[in-house]
Amino acid sequence: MDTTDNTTSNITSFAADVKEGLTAKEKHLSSKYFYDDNGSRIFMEIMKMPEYYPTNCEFEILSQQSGDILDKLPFKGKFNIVEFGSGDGMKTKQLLSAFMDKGADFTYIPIDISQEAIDALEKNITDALPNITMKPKTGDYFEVLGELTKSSTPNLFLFLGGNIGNYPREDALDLLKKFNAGMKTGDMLLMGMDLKKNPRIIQKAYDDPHGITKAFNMNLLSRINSELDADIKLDQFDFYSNYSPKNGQVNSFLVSLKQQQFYSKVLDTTFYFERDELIWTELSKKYSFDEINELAESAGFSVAHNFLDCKHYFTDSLWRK
Ligand code: AVJ
Repeated sequence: MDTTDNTTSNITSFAADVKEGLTAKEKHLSSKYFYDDNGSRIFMEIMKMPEYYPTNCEFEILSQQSGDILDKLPFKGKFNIVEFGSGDGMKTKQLLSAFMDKGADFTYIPIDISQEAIDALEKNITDALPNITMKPKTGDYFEVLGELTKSSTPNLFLFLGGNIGNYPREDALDLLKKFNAGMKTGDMLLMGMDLKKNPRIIQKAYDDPHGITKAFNMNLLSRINSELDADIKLDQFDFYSNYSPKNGQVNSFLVSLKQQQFYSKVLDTTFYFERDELIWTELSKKYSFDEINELAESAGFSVAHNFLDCKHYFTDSLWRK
C-alpha cells in the first residue's frame, strides 16, 4: 500500500517510530503502519463499504476508459507497465485486460515489498489473463526504478488508489521527484488522486457508521500491544476523523478518553496521555485540478489528461515526463 514500508516493515523502525511519535509534543503514528496482515484485511473491508467511494470510482475509470488511456500513450512498440504497491490487482486487471484486447505489446512489472502480496497478485492476474507477460519484482521501488532506466524500453508507471494523498505536500513532492528521477523523458505516470467534492461525501467515507475505519486506526494500538509487548487498554481510546474543505485534508486521530499511561517492555518506556490528547494517524489529501497541475509541474511532469469517473469524485491523472 505504501511506497517505503508495509507488512514486512521491520520491528526496529516500527519501534523507533512509535517511541518518537508517542513522546512528541504533538503525538503521531504513521499511517504506513496500518498495513500489517490484520490491517490489510480491515482495509479490504473499507474498500467494500458503500461510503468509501474511491475504490468504486477508480474501478469504473479503469473498466470503462482504459482504451482511452492506451490511446494517450506516446509509445510506438513495446513498453513496460510498472506498478507501485499493486494490492490485489482487481483494478489493474481492468486496465491490463483492455490493453491486451487492443493488442498492446507490454510487460507488466508489479513491485511490492511483500513477497506474499506479489505471489497472490501473480496468481490472481495470470488466472484471469493467462497470456500476459508478467515480471513481478519484490523490493524497494527505487532500486527497481534504477534498473529500468538502464533499458531503452519506455515505461508507464502506475501509482493507483490515491496513496499519494497520504503524503504531506513536501513528502509528496519528494516522492514524485524521486519517481521522476527514475524515469526517462517520454515515460508516463498514471496517478490515482481523490478530488475535492461535497464535504459530507468525504466525511462519511472516513468516519463510517460501521466503525470499520475506527477498527483500522485502533489496529495501530493492537500492533503496539503485540509487537512492542505493551498494555494499552484499547477501550480507553476513541477515533476521530475530520474533513476540512478549506484545505482539502482529511485528518484522522486516536483520542485518549482519560489521563492514562501504558508501558512497553520492548521499548522499556512508559507513555503518558492527557485526557482528550490526540494521536494523529493519517492525512488523506483531496485535490483540485489546479493543485494537481501545480504538483505535477513542481515535480517535473506535465499533465497529459485527467480520466474521471462519472460523478467526478476521483481522477486517474496521466502525467508525462
Ligand atoms: C489507501 C491511502 C488511499 O487515504 O483513502 C481509507 C486509506 N484511510 N480509509 C485513503 C484509508 C482511511 C486510503 N488510501
